[in-house]
Amino acid sequence: PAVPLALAPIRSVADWRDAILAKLVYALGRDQRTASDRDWFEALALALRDRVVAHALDSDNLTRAAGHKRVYYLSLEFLVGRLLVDTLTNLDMTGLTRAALGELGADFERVRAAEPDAALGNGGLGRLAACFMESAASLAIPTCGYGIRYENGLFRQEIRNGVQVELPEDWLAAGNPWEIRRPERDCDIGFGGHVEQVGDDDGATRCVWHPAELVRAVAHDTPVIGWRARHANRLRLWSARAVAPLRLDAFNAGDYLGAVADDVRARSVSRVLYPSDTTPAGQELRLRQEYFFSAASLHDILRRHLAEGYDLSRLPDMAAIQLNDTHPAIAIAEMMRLLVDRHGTAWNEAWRITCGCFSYTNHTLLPEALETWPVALMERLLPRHMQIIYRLNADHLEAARAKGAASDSLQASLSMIDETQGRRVRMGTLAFVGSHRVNGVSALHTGLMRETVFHDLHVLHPDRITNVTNGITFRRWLFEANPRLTGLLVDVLGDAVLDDPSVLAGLRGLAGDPGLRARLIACRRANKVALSNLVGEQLGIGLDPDALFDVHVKRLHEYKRQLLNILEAVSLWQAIRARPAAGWVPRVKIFAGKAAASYAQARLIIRLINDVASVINSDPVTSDLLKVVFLPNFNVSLAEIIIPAADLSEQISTAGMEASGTGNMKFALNGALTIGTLDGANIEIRDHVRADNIFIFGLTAAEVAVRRLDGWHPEFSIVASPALAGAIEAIGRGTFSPGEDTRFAPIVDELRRTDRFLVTADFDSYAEAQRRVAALWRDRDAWWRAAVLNTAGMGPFSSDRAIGEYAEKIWHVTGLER
Ligand code: 26Y
Repeated sequence: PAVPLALAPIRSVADWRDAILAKLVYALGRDQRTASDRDWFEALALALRDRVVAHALDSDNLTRAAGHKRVYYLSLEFLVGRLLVDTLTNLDMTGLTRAALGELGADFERVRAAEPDAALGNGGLGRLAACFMESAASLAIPTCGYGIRYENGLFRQEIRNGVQVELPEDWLAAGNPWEIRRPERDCDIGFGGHVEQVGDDDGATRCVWHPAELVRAVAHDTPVIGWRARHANRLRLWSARAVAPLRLDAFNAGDYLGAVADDVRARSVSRVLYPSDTTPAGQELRLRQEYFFSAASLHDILRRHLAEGYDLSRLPDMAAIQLNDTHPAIAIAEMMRLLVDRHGTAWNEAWRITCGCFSYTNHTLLPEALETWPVALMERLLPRHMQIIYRLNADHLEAARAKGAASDSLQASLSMIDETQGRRVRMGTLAFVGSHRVNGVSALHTGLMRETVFHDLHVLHPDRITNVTNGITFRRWLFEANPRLTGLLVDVLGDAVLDDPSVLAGLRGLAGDPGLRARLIACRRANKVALSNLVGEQLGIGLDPDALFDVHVKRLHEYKRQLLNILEAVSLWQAIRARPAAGWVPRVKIFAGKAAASYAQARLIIRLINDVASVINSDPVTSDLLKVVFLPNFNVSLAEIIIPAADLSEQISTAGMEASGTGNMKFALNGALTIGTLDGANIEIRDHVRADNIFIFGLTAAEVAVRRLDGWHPEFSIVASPALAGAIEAIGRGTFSPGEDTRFAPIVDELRRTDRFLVTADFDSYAEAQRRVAALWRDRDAWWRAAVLNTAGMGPFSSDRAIGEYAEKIWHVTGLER
């Protein structure tokens, strides 16, 4: 029987104060009078962890007792950010904690800021995984997230003289109070070596793999509590170390480095998030990371299943395994290996079990992001898996032939092995074939999956691809990031809005209400003052909180077209200088985002934004009308400050290239209006906020495809647009790089010669949309009406809705009933 373990709720400030103080003294050994903000953070986190862990154990017991199916979310990235306020919100202990810390002489806001961001992800895909973990807990769906406990997460970005500098982010330096070591869950993961053939055919019978090397996977659990503490799950992150970390004989002989060399090598597997994949060594390390965490996680899943007394044939009834992109796709071959080689399952039965458990989410169709691994590397690192993939591929191609896909070209396109550029394993094909469902992340993206990259596979398996449009957790992105707006929504719509996102639609009837509008304006202004203060402190730039805050924050990538935005800013600056008294709307253009260290063009765009900012910001003619700001080190915590202060949200990717976007949802939820292309989830956002309340411009995905087929000549667009020509010309002649007019030549050349992302094609349409933005801004009533209708329409973009769809259509699992 399930044992209820949850601690009794804290009833008084004094009780909670004493619980925190006890942690400070007895767990940390600190004195109240000299405790730092970090000490208080740690004491508070430990006191909270007690409560969350009790919930997690309780949830686990209930799950086991009910024989309830579990979800396993395998992701190489979890971009969690801070956990303190998230935990307090979901336990409803924020007010109590403010009071308790106050009595202890600590300041809540400073304690909150003492927590480092867990930046175990790059961007959208990693943040989606974090939102999904929170929603799964909120819906009481028993879920375990599996990933890597990177010692150094995403780099810290500094801007020096306009240039991005990457520094290691040492988020674990002072320890991590949220996590709990689970030594009994550790396991050893093999690499290399050879395969002993036990059966006599082509890999479909039992084999024994003798790895040349073992790396120990060390388990760390972080409990994840759901909204109103309904349920708690865990995030299990693996770190790597050697099985025998110290060679004592070598150490005693004075070879201190040699004594730990194995350990250093093993630990490199969990050292950093995505090492550069531009060198062969870096590539191999990433494949090692992928196999390391996939294998450790599958080992853990099968162990739990067997320990609970189930037969392996029942695995698909008890476990849904979601692959977050192809990064963990090797888990499909590993599952086959464990079933066939270790547990003696017959090949076809093993395949039934595997396909029944796995499903795969695709997050991008960009060719450079579709993973393939050289066959030679796979054979060396994972010889048994390569055999299994060959055999799976033979079965898959045979089945395709039987369905009529027999031509050489079809067979080549369907194959798991790409023969066109050396022999490489297509991880997307492996993931597709080994999954019962494959999903895209917005309606447009899912359609493009069916039409382009996965077309032939889709014809073979027409029911497999399905759409689940992304979502965001409203707890973090509304309640925590924007308490002012949340308070207002509760006043107007009642407490129900906290539990049911569809209640937001009730705002539609109030869109013209002057009282509501006045309160919204006050709330936005306060958020803008807070952001202005931050910009003042960090950059010494004074912002006018009454200007239009026009915000473009996300990873730096050419397809996301920060370049289009900065070109328009240059052209606007030129126009204002030409006619300073023409009644311009004062604007602040805010940028933030990191570029991959090896991505030269993206780094150069960061430099251009910073160089343009320094020239524009020091121009006395335009200084009241236009400012450009690049905030360094964009991360989850900075996003929580920037987004609630935005008036305008820039979502301007080349149509067909942004799979979904999730930043677009965060802004619109907080009442910013979107300027965007018909790309990713922007299309669905338009449908829900209604076309009058969003600024759509530019080529559609279909038109982009036609332009590309027809051959694309940017010079025609440049000649046709004096504004665009003027902006490019200014950059090219060194206006923003005095004394070095070639600094931005790679950008100018790209625009004039190839323009792969159709910046010039969309420029005029974008500039025209920006004029519509300015016109609406002048009509204060109309602007705020549109803002209300944005928030009102965003209910469907809750990650609770997304997780509900996964649960129903893909995982076949429900929430746990109490
Ligand atoms: C394999 C390696 C090069 C790689 C590493 C990270 C490839 C892709 C990624 C990350 C991709 C990513 O973050 N994609 C984004 O996923 C979001 C969540 O679905 C989408 O909203 C967003 O449009 C998409 O770019």
